[in-house]
Amino acid sequence: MSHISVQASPLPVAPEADPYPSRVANKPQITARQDPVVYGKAIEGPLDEQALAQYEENGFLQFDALLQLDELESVIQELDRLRQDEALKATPQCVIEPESRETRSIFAVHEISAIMRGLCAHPKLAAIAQQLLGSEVYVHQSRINFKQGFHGEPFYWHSDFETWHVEDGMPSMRAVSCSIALTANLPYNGPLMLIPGSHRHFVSCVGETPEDHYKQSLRRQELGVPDEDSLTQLVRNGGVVSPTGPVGSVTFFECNTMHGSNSNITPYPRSNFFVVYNSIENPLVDPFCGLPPRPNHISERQRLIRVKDL
Ligand code: 6CS
Ligand code: FE
Repeated sequence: MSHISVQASPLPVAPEADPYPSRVANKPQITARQDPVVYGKAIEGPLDEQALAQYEENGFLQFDALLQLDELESVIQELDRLRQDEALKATPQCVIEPESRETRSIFAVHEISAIMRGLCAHPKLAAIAQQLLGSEVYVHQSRINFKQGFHGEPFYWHSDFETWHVEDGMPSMRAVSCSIALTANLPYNGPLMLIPGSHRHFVSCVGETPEDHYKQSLRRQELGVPDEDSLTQLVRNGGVVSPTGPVGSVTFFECNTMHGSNSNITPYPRSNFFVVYNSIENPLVDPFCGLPPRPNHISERQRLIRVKDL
């Protein structure tokens, strides 16, 4: 007697077991953050009390020239090599812009490039991440967002943590993104926009996560994004800041800081390398949406290599 196996649709994690429920209710909600922002102390790294207080308050720190142009020359050559690698373009690590055949992002760059791996382990970056997260760290995700001239499409407002919690199973807000400018980030070529203070609130989203959502969301995220009323409230409270700077400027932003960026209709690419440091004490668990985990090149769950061992 043949039987039809009914694939029961996976259930999201029970509400009482999920501190940050999202995409389970039919209306959005803003709740308070339940995790510390700064886990380390001023004596434990390069950031002084004032810098730590600024990060606690705003949810990001901007460094205009943390890295020097001469130490990034090989990285910029690598950026051009990777962008022009047609074979790489055909791999799942490469995300193509929704409207053109241009490369939008390349993920897990630290796994295919020794030069980019070395940048993830840069002592200045690692020391700041370890201090902010109060522990050793590993790379949860690395990517180049090319935001090419004329063809760089927007990244709509979102909290990275909302996606990493729901779709990757990141338990707590104990991760930080580090965005390194590899071309000039100008006021008009689609620089990062951040909402100061937004990291202290969790904005739940409406709409069930579809299977393989990343195949759409990494091109144009339309689900797992905050509603306009919640965004209006966050902006009313904190405004919008758009850090710009030359090659080598670096922005550290907390995993739950609301951010986005506009399209780039100028001739000047806004190509940044993003490395996401997660605390070694915050390893991924099963995704809270109940679906299978996203591929390892988007969120590391197999080999948690401390950055000092990269
Ligand atoms: O889903 C993610 O992991 C990616 N999506 C966005 C819009 N930002 C973080 C990350 O690159
Ligand atoms: Fe993001």
